[in-house]
Amino acid sequence: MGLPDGFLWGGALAANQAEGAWNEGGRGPAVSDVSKYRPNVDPREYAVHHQHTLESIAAAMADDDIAFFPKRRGIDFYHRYREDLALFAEMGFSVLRVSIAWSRLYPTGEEFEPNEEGIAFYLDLFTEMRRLGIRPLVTLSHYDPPLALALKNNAWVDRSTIALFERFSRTCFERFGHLVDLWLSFNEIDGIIRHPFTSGGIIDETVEGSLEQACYTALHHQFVASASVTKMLHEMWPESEMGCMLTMLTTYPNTCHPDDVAATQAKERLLYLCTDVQAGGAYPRLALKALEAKGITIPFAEGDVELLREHPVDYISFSYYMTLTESVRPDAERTPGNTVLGVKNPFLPSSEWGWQIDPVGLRISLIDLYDRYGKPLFIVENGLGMRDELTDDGRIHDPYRIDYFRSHFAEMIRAVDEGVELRGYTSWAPIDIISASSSQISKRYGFIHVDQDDLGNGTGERRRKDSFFWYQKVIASNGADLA
Ligand code: BGP
Repeated sequence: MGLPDGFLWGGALAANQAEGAWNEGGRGPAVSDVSKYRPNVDPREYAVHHQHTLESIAAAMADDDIAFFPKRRGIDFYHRYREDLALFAEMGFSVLRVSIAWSRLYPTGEEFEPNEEGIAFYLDLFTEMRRLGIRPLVTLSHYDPPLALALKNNAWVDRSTIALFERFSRTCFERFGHLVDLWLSFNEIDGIIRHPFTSGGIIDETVEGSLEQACYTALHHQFVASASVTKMLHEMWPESEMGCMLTMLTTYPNTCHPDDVAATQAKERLLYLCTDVQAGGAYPRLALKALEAKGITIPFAEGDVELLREHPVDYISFSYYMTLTESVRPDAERTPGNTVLGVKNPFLPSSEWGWQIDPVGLRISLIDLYDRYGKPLFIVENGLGMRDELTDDGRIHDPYRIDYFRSHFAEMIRAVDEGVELRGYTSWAPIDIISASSSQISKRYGFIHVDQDDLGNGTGERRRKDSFFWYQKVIASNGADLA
């Protein structure tokens, strides 16, 4: 029993939350560069992504006071990646998930030739990873479409973006395919419905007609693009694998009242729509009927149905942080989760940001996904954002983080013992990083502390937390020693 030999252990990062160097090395602006840090905001505010306007984008781009734009600086991974990779190797990582910033290779998304400085950065990053025995797992799109495409035509709402993404992906496969054999097309592809700007480059005030229709149109274009680059990858690198990724927002009925159960079933159907399409190869009839009932039509073009059917992904990945409950009662108390507001579960504790901690929910999620698709799974995000305190002797004691991971690993291993085929696990994030929803670094996830505050003050010095040594031991024992 326990995890198989060759199980991949590591951590996950995203370019827009780690690299920094937002206007260096030829990189063009991405939608993430206008995310502004808003201090002293109620955490539940962060759960619902605020949309941008042409005015707020123009103001942000005119503002070079980087203090309030944390994603522009990240944790300076662009310059410090060798040091960070050495720390990951010290923990024993066999895999590291990173993303490629589209606008570092194609600054506006429309160039015909890539920016060679961007290519050089990623070539050295992946080469160094391989030198350290760390296998890259690379996300092509992780919340950072080029801002120019958003301003031009709302990016993914326009079908022409598919061809631009194919050009970007082909470059990645040509230039990095000899170093990278695990790929992931879109981070949390379902998220575009909840945060259209972050995922799809959609500026809602410029959308004609219904925003929800625009989101499903953009999502369809991402499905087509994902299938197209899966086909491309298999033609160029037959041994390499493409995965899809879901935000696994596992939801329980708030009560056993049949109405709550039915409402939960309806919610999960729309969540599974994305993996049904990318792993199953088609839109399920019931999902299409549910969308039709909301007045939403999918803009199928000639050949889309065949492309989706003939090029499903090789594995299914997902992020897992917390679970939610669903209730039909309008007065049900709602609590923030990962970019969503769900109804509070009275049996679960919550983080300071309101995310409800549920290790058993990870086992439930693994069993559900494997039962539904029968494809290999990969946990590509899981972790706990918490405030960490530095002791006088410069240590960080984070028993709460060790408890979080210990309880989640125990349930993950139980799911594998029940027969789930799990390829690997990358924690979010192995090093303190800029939060996607709040732009805070004070919501710390790492086994490694970064000396930097929410406004960018600090030396950037990296420090090993107590959890660093605990995770190192877990990896060395392949999950057998969780003490
Ligand atoms: C997921 C994103 C990650 C990461 C994570 C943690 O939705 O894919 O990029 O941000 O959420 O959430 P946050 O950073 O908002 O605390």
